[in-house]
Amino acid sequence: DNPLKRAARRVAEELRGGDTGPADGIPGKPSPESPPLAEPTDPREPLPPKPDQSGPATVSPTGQPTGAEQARVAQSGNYLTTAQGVRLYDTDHSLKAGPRGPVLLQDHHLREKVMHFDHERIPERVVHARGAAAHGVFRSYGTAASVTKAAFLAEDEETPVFVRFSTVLGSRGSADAVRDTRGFATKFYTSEGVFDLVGNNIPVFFIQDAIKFPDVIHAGKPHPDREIPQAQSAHDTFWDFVTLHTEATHHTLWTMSGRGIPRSYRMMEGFGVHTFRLVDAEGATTLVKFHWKPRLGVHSLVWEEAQIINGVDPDFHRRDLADAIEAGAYPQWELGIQTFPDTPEQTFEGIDLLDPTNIVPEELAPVQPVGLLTLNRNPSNYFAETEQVAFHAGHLVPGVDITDDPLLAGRLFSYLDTQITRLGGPNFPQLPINRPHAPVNDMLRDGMHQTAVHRGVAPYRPNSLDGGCPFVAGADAGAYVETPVRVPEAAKVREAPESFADHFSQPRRFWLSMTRVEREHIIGAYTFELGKCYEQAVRERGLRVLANIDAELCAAVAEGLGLPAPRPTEPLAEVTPSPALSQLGRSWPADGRVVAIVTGADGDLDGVRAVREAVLNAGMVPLVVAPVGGALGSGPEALTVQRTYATARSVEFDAVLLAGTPGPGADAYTARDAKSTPRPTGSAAVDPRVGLLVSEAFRHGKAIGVWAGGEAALAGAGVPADAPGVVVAGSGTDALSRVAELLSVHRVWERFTP
Ligand code: HDE
Repeated sequence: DNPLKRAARRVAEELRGGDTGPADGIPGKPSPESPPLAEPTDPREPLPPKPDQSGPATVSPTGQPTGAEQARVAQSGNYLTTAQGVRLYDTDHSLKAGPRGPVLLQDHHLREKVMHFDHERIPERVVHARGAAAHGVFRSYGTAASVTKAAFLAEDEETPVFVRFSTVLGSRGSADAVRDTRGFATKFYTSEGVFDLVGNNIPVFFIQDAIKFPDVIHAGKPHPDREIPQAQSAHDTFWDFVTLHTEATHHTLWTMSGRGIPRSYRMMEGFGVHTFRLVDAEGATTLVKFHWKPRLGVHSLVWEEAQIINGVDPDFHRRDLADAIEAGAYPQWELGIQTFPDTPEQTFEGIDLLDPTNIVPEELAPVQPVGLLTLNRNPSNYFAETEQVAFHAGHLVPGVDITDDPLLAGRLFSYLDTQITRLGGPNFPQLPINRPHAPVNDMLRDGMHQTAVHRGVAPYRPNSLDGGCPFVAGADAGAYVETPVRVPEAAKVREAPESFADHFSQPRRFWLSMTRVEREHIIGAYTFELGKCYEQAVRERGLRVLANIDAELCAAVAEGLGLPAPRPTEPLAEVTPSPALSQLGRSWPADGRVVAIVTGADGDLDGVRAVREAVLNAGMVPLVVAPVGGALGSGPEALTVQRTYATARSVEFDAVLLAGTPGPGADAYTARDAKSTPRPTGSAAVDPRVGLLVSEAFRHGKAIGVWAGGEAALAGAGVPADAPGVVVAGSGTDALSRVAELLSVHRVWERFTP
């Protein structure tokens, strides 16, 4: 009966039954068919890539083998083993001298298990630490083929991709809905090697030269003494820097707008920011800016909503992306390019294309669609994929080249360099998520975490011992050949061009392009952020910067801060607004929008059932909210309750439908609830949690529909039944059809401009 003996017997039996041993297909395992090492020869044509050097296809959503091969390395067989493959009979007790005796140092399983655990964490990214990602596919329309030879932009070419969205300032465990720039980084596994488009959701940057990056990030990160505040710019060091360093004005204005608090990653634009150079097969070049345009439109949270979300659901954006993909509501973006002639000046309509604080208005250079990105698969392991993915602005493919934007130049160094610390050495391209889907034969050898078992003896060129392999290709065989751009004859200087000195005309254009309600939100954001600064000098300097953008903006923020509005220090630029910069004025599909259907225990159950169906049929997500969990009704017709009055909060929903009066009846608001959520005075007709939900939804400009006596809940929440965007209907489905129309423009904007 000795358990040890039992275990030993079991293991012996298993072994007799034969074990598969380490899986076939593990990189480096010699296969019986591998040919013996070739004798030196005079090669007539390049040898095929060696088996261990061809790019393993591990992450393709288009039908190639997935990461299964990789998983087998650590997860084959049914028995728990040590890292050395030795089977274990117990992993819950340390080896002790008797059940109450000391733990023995000879317990190699304990030591291995704890040693590995002790090293599970790697350094988080120095910026963009918090992210969420998804696999997908990019289908090219072929419209860019006239300006680039890049294979992934040829007609109908399908390329697997991995996209990681991120915030910039916060740590890996920080909240999603903070006011910040968002990263939008795309890895294209093209047939010609990996191309990374490492962009943001804001088309300009805080600085014009990479040498300032440590400064802007030190200013934006938490104060070094107390390490607060986390993941936000509303503090003295950030505003100290951006008000002294006025080239940051344009980017700061964008983050103070709705762009700084996106509703969803699925509803963000993406931008390559820098000007890139596309090259066609004849060597002709075109300057371009890359844009990602979301099919669902560009939409934002409102500030109070964002603040509540960060407490109620810090994973709001991450959850939204994963849920949408899991539900089959695949997010989509069109990739577009603005094209400019590649002239020696590298300007367009007077705008310096090398200055990354500039945009080119779409009215002057329309964004031409070149392909469609669809995200259709969630990662299966956050660490292996989302955390270990390594983007690099210098991962380019033939047909895509860089310009002399000094910000881009620094990035070309930084992204490789940072991976050495973060991913522990130079072999991070071998991590499954980073492997190209094109053959790799690189002559890079050894180093920390080397997992390839390279063959041959001559990782150098020229060689004769490995048959001269690998060979260099010409441009006709797909080699990456740098465009022979002429470098101006000049003296070495630490200077910026004169054109980089205009810091205010582009921000002024952005401000003048905003609608009334967008301007109010910008004023609110500056008033909040500068109001959070302790230093009077910083607030006053903030106002002086605003005075150089617009007098009304400056006066409104000054009023909120209780300070006098200064006069501009330079004449305000004459600029033409760019309506394309506004997020309002069009309508978009409401796919994937979340609709709460709130009911009391005795609400209109048939109506709830019908409206739930209708929400689903419209491609949206219905969530039934009832006093307590479980089901409403009984039998096959029963409706599952997805949120209770205790777990629901308005910020989770894009619109609210009220079926009947979710009142304070005994079923809803019990004496126990009252202890945790005391009833505010004066709203006796409605459960206070429903009252809060309705009044918040109203304040945040969300559509509200009621039927079957739901008006009482409106009254209880202090919401007038005739207010804009409040629909009182005869049935749930009628209420929904009006609410769906309101959702297509995102919010009931009239509520913000009384
Ligand atoms: Fe980055 N940036 N960056 N950045 N960046 C990083 O690379 C850097 C800049 C962007 O999801 C780091 O792997 C410098 C502009 C994204 O993994 C680091 C400069 C734009 C991501 C780095 C910039 C970006 C990063 C940190 C100034 C938009 C997240 C970890 C010259 C066009 C990628 C890492 C992901 C990440 C350096 C400016 C976008 C340190 C030096 C401009 C989306 O290498």
